Amino acid sequence: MNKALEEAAKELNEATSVVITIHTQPDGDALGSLLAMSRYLKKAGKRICPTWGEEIRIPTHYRWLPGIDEIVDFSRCNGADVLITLDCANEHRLGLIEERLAQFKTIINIDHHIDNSRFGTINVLDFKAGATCEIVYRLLRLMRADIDSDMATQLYTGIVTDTGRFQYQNTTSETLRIAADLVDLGAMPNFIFEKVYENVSFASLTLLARVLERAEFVKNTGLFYSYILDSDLKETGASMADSEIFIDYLRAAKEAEVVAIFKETSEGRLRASLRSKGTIDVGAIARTGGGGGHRNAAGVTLDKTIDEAVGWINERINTYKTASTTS
Ligand SMILES: [Mn+2]
Repeated sequence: MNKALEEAAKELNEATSVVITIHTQPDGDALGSLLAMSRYLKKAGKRICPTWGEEIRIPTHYRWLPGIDEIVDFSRCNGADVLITLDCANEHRLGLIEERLAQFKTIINIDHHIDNSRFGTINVLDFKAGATCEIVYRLLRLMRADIDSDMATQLYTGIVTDTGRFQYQNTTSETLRIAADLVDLGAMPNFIFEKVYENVSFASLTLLARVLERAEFVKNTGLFYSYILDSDLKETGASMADSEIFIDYLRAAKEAEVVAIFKETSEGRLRASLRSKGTIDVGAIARTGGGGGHRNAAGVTLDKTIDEAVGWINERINTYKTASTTS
């Protein structure tokens, strides 16, 4: 990866204009890496366009991030020397920008998803990184960036959210070392924690109550799941973005091996968020349905009813369990 990191640094040094983008439905890691990269390039005198490939709607618990107001709609980005994609496993995760890839001569693909399709002209991939923000941190260090407290805050936010507050299996000693550096550079852990995790609306707690009440446990597969209907949003006044952290509450169940939340989209499809607490690779399960993700955290969109989707996942957990006991 170090060679790719150096190539990326060289391209960025030479570039005068850069479009910076992330996956659609962005999470803390995507937003943190987008904002830190953008801030650095802007300070370095580049013309930048921070964006992503769908209507820009910032999840409530990230609206406080420094620089968040500078994100613009992709239609407002003019041509650029370089496109940087962050935390994006494949072209499809780019939304509208997927069809426009050909207009960029250089595409720097910076990511930590194990199934990354290497769609960049330069692929800066580290599957051991707990967050894309860790890789961005290393790139900024290599470029001798002056990492200010805003950039430290943006990067720390990405790391703390993608590692489940430094508790998931992707948390390494390197993750903690980078986080410690970021604290030295001005990131404030308690401030960020309160903004991200203790900043929920009453409406979203009402929605959480429904999710917990509906939760079901499937004993023979260890699947613990719940769901959110489109009508729940209207009835509680919460938004789907508010529900991003609900899965952490289900994870707390000691019996659970795999945790799932099914979210009905406005188009009537089901978006499943999956988490694994043990050996089951939910990234592999998601990929069999056209989704993607990591071993312990993944997502897939299914054209199924909730019952069908539960059956679909149970079947795959069983296949996975059988395969690992016979091999
Ligand atoms: Mn990530």
